[in-house]
Amino acid sequence: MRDDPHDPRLPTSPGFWRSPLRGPWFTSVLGLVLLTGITVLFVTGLLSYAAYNPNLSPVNDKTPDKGILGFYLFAWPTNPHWLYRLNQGVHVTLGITLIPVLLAKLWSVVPRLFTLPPARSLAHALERVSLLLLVGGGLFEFVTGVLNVQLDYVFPGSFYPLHFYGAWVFIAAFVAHALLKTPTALRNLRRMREEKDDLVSPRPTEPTVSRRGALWFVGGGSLLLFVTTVGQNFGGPLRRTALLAPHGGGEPGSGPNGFQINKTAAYAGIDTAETAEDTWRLVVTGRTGTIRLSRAQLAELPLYSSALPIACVEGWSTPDQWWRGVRLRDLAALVGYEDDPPDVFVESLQRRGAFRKAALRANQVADPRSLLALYVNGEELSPDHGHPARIIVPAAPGVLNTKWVARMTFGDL
Ligand SMILES: Nc1nc2c(c(=O)[nH]1)N[C@H]1C(S)=C(S)[C@@H](COP(=O)(O)O)O[C@H]1N2
Ligand SMILES: [Mo]
Repeated sequence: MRDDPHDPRLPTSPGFWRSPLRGPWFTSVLGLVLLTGITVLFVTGLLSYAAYNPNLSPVNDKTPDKGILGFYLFAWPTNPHWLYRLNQGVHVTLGITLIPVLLAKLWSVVPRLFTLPPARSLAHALERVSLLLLVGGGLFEFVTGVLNVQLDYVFPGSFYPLHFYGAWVFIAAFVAHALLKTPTALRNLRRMREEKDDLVSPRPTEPTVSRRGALWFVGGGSLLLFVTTVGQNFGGPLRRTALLAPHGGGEPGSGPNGFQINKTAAYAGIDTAETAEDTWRLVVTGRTGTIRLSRAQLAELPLYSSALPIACVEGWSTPDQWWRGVRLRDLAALVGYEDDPPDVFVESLQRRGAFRKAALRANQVADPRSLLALYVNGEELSPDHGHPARIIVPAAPGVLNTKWVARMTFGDL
């Protein structure tokens, strides 16, 4: 008796699962929400990956073995200047909002995960393996994403390969699943009466909530996550409503430098002796050789202002800040690239850490709003925002806006 898969005390028996909520309608509603939502997550995820310019230089590339998975990569544009801010805000906020829907969807089909025999035929075996990749891959993507946003580099650097390769495994199973199930799901929504279906419990208990009530509960959970996350896309008092997306290294404080900080100068190991006026020099190399500029010399070059946000891969962003500094293309011109600004490789004073250096593409260098900033919002950059000088580029992910810049190498990377 104990080994009988039909013993209702065992999860392999349909009789073990007694919630009267389970059925094709409930599963189909959640499935269609996920179909739309996850498609948006996948597209914004791929775009975010492209925004890092991984093909430009090995220093930008966290996944050098991607092979054909990088087939779609393109030169990330600099317009509109809020492009990455919007893309990543949608990716992270939507991902967090969908968590209750994902959990409810898994709950609704859980009896199927226990079905015996595990495979009746080769086709059935393949279907089950694809379901395993679907469920495992989906949970993996949500968990790695949330950990990166919440705990910040629990897996330093390796978040990118994990989340990237995980996304491709997951999406392959997801596409197969969506092609197979979407027609049925749409039919299930139009049907008034539940058909006989393996999701419907053969011996249901009394309902404690209606199906619609349960959907409201899931939706309410999503709404709660949304309103406690979405504030990270804004500045001011709204920022403080982002209880679930608190990330940011230091307390930004108030005043002109009072916007979100990722890594503080102390965290990055920046020594005030190295950034002092007498010691710090910007080393710029290009076609005509190498020049060294003090901060006072930089400040005597033509200075320009641009209003640009910081937008981090973690989903938080700042409103536009007023940056003032030297145009990147003017720096290129100082070392022999008068009319044809090339790519540039930027290194900071920081000695350790994944984001201490980055490469920028020629289109980013050429944009007149791209600066080596010395000031923000009318004041000197604070140590935490990159004093003595930092990069700021329109539409780029935060990670390309290198702080505490020490060296810039224009030309072949
Ligand atoms: N040298 C250096 N520059 C850096 C980083 C870093 O860790 N080291 N972090 C980057 C990341 S991931 C972001 S989001 C922005 C954040 O800039 P902020 O702290 O001024 O808001 O700085 C970028 N510049
Ligand atoms: Mo970032």
